[in-house]
Amino acid sequence: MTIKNPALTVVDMLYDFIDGSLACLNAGNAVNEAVKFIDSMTPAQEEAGEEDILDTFPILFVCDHHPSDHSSFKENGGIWPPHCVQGTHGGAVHEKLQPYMKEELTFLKGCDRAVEQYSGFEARNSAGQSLGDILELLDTTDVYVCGIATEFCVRSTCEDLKKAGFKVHLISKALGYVDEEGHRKALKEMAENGIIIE
Ligand code: VGL
Ligand code: ZN
Repeated sequence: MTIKNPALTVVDMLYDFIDGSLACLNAGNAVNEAVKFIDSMTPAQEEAGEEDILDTFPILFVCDHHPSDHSSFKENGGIWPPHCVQGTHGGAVHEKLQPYMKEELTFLKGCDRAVEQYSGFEARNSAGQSLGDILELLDTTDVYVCGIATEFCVRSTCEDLKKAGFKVHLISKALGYVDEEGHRKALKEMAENGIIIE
């Protein structure tokens, strides 16, 4: 089947996961690889300006966006150090990717204190739309995914995209992870589940 209207989903490429409280392995390198991938998908667009790039190749950003008292934080009974608190530098998308962001293609998750949300599929944009809503509107068949962390939010997002019927391509060089072995195991299991590892 031919690929129709491909899109990229960037999961949690946020400072706390790159060099902050939950800094992940390979995260800085993953950001550079994500930019390289975007450039490779838009070769003829380089001089056309960023708005035009997004018209031909939509880039959807998923962002962990926690209140300061979120239940996933250790001090509140969770397993993680405080991270990606709303309004902080740690919760901001890496500056190399910021030029590609658009409000309607930015999806926030983990906003409710009581609920942990690893999947980007549960995130919403400012109009209340989900990734699935937008990808359907775009009439997308194939979704590329990069981001942090492989074992948690990336995996959960890929699996939900797959369940929703999209063909999912995971850009393996553009991933950050908590643990090298966990990363490899997650890639293997995702491949077994029909996710295409690029
Ligand atoms: C994530 C831990 C806590 C992730 C988010 O993006 O993988 N991990 N919150
Ligand atoms: Zn989180």
